[in-house]
Amino acid sequence: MSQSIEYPCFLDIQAEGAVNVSILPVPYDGTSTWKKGADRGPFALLEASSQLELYDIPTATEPYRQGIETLPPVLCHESPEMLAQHVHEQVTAILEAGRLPVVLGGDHSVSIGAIQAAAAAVPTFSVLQVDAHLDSRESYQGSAYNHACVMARARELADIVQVGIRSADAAEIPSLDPKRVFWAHRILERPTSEWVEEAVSLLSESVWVSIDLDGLDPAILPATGTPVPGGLHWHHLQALLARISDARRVIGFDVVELCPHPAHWGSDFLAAQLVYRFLAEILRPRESEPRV
Ligand SMILES: [Mn+2]
Repeated sequence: MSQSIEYPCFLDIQAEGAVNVSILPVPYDGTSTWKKGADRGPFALLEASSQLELYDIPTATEPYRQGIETLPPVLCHESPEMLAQHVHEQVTAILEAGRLPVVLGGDHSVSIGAIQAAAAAVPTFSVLQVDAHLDSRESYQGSAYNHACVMARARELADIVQVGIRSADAAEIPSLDPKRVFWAHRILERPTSEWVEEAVSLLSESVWVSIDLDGLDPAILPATGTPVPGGLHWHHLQALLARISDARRVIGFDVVELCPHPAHWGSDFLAAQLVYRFLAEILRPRESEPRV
């Protein structure tokens, strides 16, 4: 993505007045291993967001009124280590401004710098990962900051909970905590409220949420670089995000691995809708009317 391309704003809205949310596009695809194109993810998501309707039905709110700004993209074509440093700096600035950071990838390696920034700002926190993959390799293809290593880096800084997992390497299994992994095939056979409650109960008061879109089933989100069948449904994810927002303090989140394809523009829209819905859950006044 060249520097001359002007990025759209989330919702096509320029923030005026108070800003509570900063969207940070990170069009980086330095480490993905199969289908390339996640660097085009942020642009596609932002472009699709202009088609969202602004009233959020489940919370009966209009989250855009809280002030959402879209920052210039982090443009880095260097190593994932350098990328992490750039993202770290940007997310730190957002947190210091008292705003909620929303990082748009890019491949999953973009989350590492964001989680490091969260760790520097909040002494004790958890990382909730939604993903098809464990992403827990200590190193991959010569880098400890590869997308396949995100959760190995995260667990050095925070407790982690992994949801939707259905793809792994044998080398990852000994290091995982089985109580903190919610395998997709188990989720699908359990009542949603039950596993959601269990997952949320394992989280600290403050939580960074890292959403790899391939955690969702490829039937509803085909445009991702490494799709794996048997994933979460839209309402599984909504139930989880709503409960986390009610029971914990979300300090920021990332949405990664949208790999746009011309035949699957619905994936771009889903990703935009996901960002807006999660913001609605985080920002809704807690004393407001019960949800619809
Ligand atoms: Mn993944």
